[in-house]
Amino acid sequence: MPAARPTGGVYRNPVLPGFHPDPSVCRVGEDYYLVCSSFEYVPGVPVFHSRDLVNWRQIGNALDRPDQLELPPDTPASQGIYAPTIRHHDGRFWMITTNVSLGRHLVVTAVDPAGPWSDPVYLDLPHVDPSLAWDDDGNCWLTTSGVKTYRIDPEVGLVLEGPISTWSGTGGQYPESPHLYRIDGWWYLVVSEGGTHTGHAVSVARSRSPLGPFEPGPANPILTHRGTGRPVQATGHADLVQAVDGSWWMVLLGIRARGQWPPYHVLGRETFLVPVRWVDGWPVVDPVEEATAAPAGSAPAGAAPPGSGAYRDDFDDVRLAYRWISPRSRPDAAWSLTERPGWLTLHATGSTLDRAGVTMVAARQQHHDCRAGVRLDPGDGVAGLTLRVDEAHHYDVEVSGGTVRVVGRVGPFRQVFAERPAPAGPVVLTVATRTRDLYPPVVTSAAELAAPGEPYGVRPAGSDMVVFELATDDGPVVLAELDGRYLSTEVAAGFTGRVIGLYVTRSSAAFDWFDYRPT
Ligand code: 6LW
Repeated sequence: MPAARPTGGVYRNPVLPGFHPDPSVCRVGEDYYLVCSSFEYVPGVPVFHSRDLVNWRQIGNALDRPDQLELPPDTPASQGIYAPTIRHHDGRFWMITTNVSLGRHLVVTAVDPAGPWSDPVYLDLPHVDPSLAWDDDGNCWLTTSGVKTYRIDPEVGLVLEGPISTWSGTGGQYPESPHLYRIDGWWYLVVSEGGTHTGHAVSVARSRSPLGPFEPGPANPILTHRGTGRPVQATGHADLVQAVDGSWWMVLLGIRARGQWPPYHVLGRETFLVPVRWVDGWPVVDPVEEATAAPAGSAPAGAAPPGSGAYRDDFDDVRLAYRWISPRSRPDAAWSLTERPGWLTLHATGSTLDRAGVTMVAARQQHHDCRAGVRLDPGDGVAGLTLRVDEAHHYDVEVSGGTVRVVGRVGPFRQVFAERPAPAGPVVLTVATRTRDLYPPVVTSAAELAAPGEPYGVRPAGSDMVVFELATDDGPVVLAELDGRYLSTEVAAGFTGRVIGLYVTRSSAAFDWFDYRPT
């Protein structure tokens, strides 16, 4: 019988590593469900299930049909789908989010959170971070960043009352991610403020009515890591859930930056879990640690086994695993798992990774030190493996016309870092990241690797090194080692994080397997 919550001992945070921002959580019986933002990627809004709040398994994507998720072909990176909220009410799951590219909030429902989810009902209201709460009379209360409150009919997308300004935090910038909870006769409003970076904070207020007046908590902000040296920073965008045993928990986002100075975060904003205590009617949380102690109990139910997070996809299924996402669209004609059974075949829709419209299937980089390999048959195409934040920030290893090359694009700059003959037939390409040994000679080409040139001098350490390798009959050959800091949020900007993509930019290519492991 799985534990209903972490029952003591220490569990590992983040509970969802890598680009999993803006978590929202709800419980039904002994089952917990969690959703995150997805921005310009499809399918949108990953849905996870857990029995203990620590170990999460993806069970689907709430917006997995093009008619639920309209993303204009020129959707800029980090637009699209912002922070979702998931709730269970009246026998159904409700997910509300904002399609920033359309300027609309949308509500979808499902009896089974694994799907299918309904067609969207739209609400044309300003702001982001919509959340839903119901009162005992059946009224549905929508809150948005701002903070604004509306009474709505979520079945048809009708505004019945509002906007009403209630409480917008303690005065920090960007009052956002409001969630309303009815607990012990009070309405609690949990709000984030300070912006979703190192100033991030969570504050709370309560009232007898969802419309206020709200009394601010006596110890706001109840959570912030601003100005501290804690390894987890930017803690905020929080949602509360009560476990089966009555204990309370908070899911929230945070970042783990690496390097000096300033540090860079390369995995995007990740999902963390912390216990909540109630003191005199107010929620209290301790700072967020990578190893978090769960309150009283026995076994560390949530302790993840070593090496966890490793997986291999042999592309033997006829359905793509839920983890695979694509920027902006994934037309049926661009990919197939049946054309060449046991392989993922991709057909080029765009000719460059530097522009929207490329055929790519990608998975999140979830660990600072990791290794991802792929076996690829390029045929007569141009295809490869990319580590990307967006169209202007990516490092790629690709094969075309008997040549393998490593290319980097950062902002307006594009450079070929290595080029060598590719073995005939399918090739095995690898990208690895490491946070150790950050002072290598700056390698700009394979020739330089063989005979290193003058070092450029010692630079302050960045976040990580990105290493590309090609498998040969004589073992793996390092093609290039590139400074990872240029694929960070601090450089690229935006709300997402790194993903590792399989792509084709000319003709067609097929991928036999993809292997990912933390190192
Ligand atoms: C989201 C806002 C935020 O709408 O970042 O962390 C924005 N908070 O609440 C995008 O994820």
